[in-house]
Amino acid sequence: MADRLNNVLEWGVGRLDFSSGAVVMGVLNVTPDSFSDGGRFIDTEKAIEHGLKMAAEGAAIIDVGPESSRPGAEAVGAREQIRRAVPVIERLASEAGAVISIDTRDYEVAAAAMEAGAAMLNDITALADERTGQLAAEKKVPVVLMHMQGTPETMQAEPRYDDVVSEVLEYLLERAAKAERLGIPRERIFIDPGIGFGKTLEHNLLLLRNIKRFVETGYRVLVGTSRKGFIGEITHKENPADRIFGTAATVALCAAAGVSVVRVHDVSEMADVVRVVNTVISNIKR
Ligand code: HH2
Repeated sequence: MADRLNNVLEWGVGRLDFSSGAVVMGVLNVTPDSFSDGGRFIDTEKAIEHGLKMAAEGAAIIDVGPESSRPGAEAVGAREQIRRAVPVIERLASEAGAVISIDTRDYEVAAAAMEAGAAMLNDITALADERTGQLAAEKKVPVVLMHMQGTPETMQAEPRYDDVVSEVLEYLLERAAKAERLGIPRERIFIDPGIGFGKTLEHNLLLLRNIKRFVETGYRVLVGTSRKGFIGEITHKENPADRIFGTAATVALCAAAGVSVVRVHDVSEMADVVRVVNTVISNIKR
């Protein structure tokens, strides 16, 4: 199974090389209210500059997010998301030399982003709108299917599971099977346990502790822990910008466990973490 994952994924408009191990996805939130970088990149030129910087620092993917999904965030209309994201995607798609992904739960936004040059769909609702799955199948692009309990507006109210790992796994396998039925091949499906999306500290820890079980499904795995609240809880860091070392620990654990993509804000630092982990692992294999 490891061999199947340790390869190159190529599609019409993109290419990702997993032969050395995990790759880095850089977060580019073009929002006024994201929990960590809200407001910093709402200006189109600043967003493009930051996207180019992350690509130069080693991000294989730039994930453009026009709507915050932090706990309590309100939904943003498709028109506004398109206005925020499309000019940024157009420039980055032609200049960054990285795969551009669109982080949205709206079909209209996904479609407009694809037109603008996005080559990957990151859907925190795991294709709740079937048209997004059909779009990914038709355009032959990879999709990220994420687990979330509830919606961003309500998800942290009182998350509950009997067995969080089995329930999240079961959900993702069911959504992945659905994606395959819509015509998306296994190799273009990434599953993501959705760290912080309707999860307590203990739920997040159980998911990370058992991340290998996700890798063992044979689907590629993406994990987004970057600067999230649970890291602040463990390290007593209120400010998300002070959670970089805490994030590094989770990125190292994920890369060592065979996760394919780590979604992070601090690309330069996490690219180093991933590079070291990948080198150690590949040296052991030799
Ligand atoms: N986390 C966030 C947003 N999108 N997508 C995937 N696939 N996995 C994640 O863990 C994930 C995600 C939340 O982080 P961020 O984008 O930094 O914040 P905000 O949602 O406030 O914009």
